[in-house]
Parts: sequence; structure tokens; C-alpha cells
Amino acid sequence: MRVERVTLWLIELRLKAPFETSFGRETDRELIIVRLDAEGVTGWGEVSTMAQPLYNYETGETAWHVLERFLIPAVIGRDFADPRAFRSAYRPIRGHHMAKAGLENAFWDAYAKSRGMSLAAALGGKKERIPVGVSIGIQPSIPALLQAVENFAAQGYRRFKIKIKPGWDVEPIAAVRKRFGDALPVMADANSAYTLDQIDVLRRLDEFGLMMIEQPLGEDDIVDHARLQAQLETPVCLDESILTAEDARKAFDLGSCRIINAKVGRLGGLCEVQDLNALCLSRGAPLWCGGMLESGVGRAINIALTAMPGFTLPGDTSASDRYYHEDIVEPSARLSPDGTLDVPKGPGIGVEVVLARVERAAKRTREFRAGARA
Ligand code: OSB
Ligand code: MG
Repeated sequence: MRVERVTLWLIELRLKAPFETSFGRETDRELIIVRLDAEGVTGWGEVSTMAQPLYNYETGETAWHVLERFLIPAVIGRDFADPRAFRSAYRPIRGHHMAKAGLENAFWDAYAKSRGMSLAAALGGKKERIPVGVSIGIQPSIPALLQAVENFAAQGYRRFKIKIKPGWDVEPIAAVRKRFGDALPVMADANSAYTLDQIDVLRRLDEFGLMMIEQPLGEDDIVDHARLQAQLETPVCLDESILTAEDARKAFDLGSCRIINAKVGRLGGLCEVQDLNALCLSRGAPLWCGGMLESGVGRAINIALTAMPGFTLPGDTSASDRYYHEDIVEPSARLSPDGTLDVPKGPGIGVEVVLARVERAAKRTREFRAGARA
């Protein structure tokens, strides 16, 4: 498939409610939407960077720069047989996984559409619906947290991830357990807010029978996490520390974690997610799809990738109405009362991007066309 045109939009979507983690508070979600046109088909991708480099080092501005200066020039006007050939065109470029993922995933969507397949099927996914959970940001008070859990439970969500940080950890988790009992599937996510010096607090969480604790230590660490996991009953799940399928293999070999949170942006694209899926299947390790407060484009991609067989636990891919008043795609992802989302069967991502809404949300746009050679 020959890449004829790539279009970028830097957009900003107002969140229904601010989302707070140990690293900061997000009110508006800044993202880059990628459109790739190739031989009569249009593919869509999303760059899941945040406006500030607090989750990882990338931002919307760094991703825009790397896309326009290095990644798009490496693929524009060129012909690629499949997504692995596509990504090899910019393989020498280090890092910037979220920028790469936005572009590679747009190619994947176009590739699946050109073959008349759903993106899920093109990835090797077979599920028709996926169970999902919800990630609950740091709340102003314990009663507010209990109310949030209750509301999401009433909607059908299957798993509750409570964001924690020093000073907001044992108490909120204990309160959730006390109010909703031991059977509720609960986990915690620290977003790298602790060090091994605070192992006593992390060990106190063991008594609550959490499904897992996500990324308690450094965002670049797998050594201290191995020390921690050896002294913790609760399974450690790694998010920030895992940038490739190879990173996951090393983390499993070291005993740094028992579970992986897969984010397609952090991993640099769907090819790498396929490799991670295969690794976790071969190791019998649980895997689930994380989220970056995606728009409907990124959400559709997350739903498709979760259809792969290695994705064995509910992910953070909540329904669109958990984040936004109006999404940029139709139909937007809706939660069934049993806590599942349907995997679209139509070609590619299986949703239509509403261009007028993308344009309305755009702060900047740029189009790249293949040269006169065409
Ligand atoms: O650590 O998983 C995380 C959101 C932004 C940045 C990092 C994380 C998150 C979430 C929300 O937990 C996941 C979602 O609902 O999309
Ligand atoms: Mg996380």
C-alpha cells in the first residue's frame, strides 16, 4: 500500500471531570489525531501523549516534531506490504513510542480496511466483546471515592482501579474494602510514586487482597520492583517501565512483576502489542489493556487489540461517556449492563471519525502529501 497523504490534528477535548494521578491533574485532554490515506482507504491513529511530560517524556509538541521531521518523511510516498514493513521504515529512530504508535496504528487501520477485515481480526483477535474496568483518579475525600466506586459499579464496570499516592493509599483502599467487601475486584495504581524506602506502606496493602498493584516504583526501574515483588504477596503489574515486549521478558525473568499493563502508545504501536500478547501467552502471564484517556479513535484501537487472546483481564478501556460529553467518533463506545464493550465487526477500527468535531477541537493541523513522483 502506497502512503499518499498523512494529516495531523493537535486537538484538545474537555474531560467531563478532571483526572488526578500521583503525577498531576488533567482537565483538558490534548491528543494528536493521525489520518493516513493510501490507495483509496483512510486509516486513523491517535498519539496518546499528555500536554506535560509527567507520565513519560513525550508531549504533544515533541510528538508533533518527531512526526513531521522524521517519521512521516520516512513513509510518505512509499509502498509497504504490511504493518511490520511500515514500521521498519523508521526503525533507526530511537524512542518516541507514542508518536510512532499514532502513525503505525493509522497504517494498521488502512491495512485492515484494504483487506475488508476488522482491526481486531487483522491483529488475530477473536473476542466479540470485552469485559472492562474503570480507573478512578485521586478523589478529594474518602466519601467522594466511595460514591465514585458505587456509581461505576452500578453501571456494570468489572474492575476498579484506585489511583494512590503517599498519603492517599492504605486509608482509601481500606475504606473501599470495608464498604464493598472482599469480593469486589480492586487494584491500585501508584504511577511511580513510591521508593523501596516506603516498602512498609506497600506491604500494608497486602492485607486487602488487591488483584495487583500497578507501577509502585520508578518509571524506569525493573530492579527494585524485583526486590519489592519478592517481599509482596500482591502481584506487581508494570505500566511505565515496559516499553517493548523485550522489556516485559526481562521483567518476567527478573521477577519484577507478574502482570503487564499494555498501552499501545507506550509500546510504540500494534506490532509490539502483538509481540507482547504472544510473550504473555507463552509465559501464562496475565495481560490487560491500559488507557490514556483516549478519544474515540484510540479507544476503538484499544478495544480491537483487547480482542487478542493474551488479554485475559479487564482493561482500563472504559466507555466514552466516562470521559467525554461528545466523542469525535460515531458510534461511541457504550457499556453494556454486564460491563462489556462490543468489538466492532466493520472494517478497520469499525467507527466513523466525525471530521467536523476533530476540526472544532483542533489547535493546529498539517497535511503531508507524497511528492510529484506520483
Ligand atoms: O497510569 O494507567 C495510567 C491515565 C493517564 C495516564 C496514565 C494512566 C491513566 C489511567 C486512566 O489510569 C486510564 C483510562 O481510563 O484511560
Ligand atoms: Mg498506570
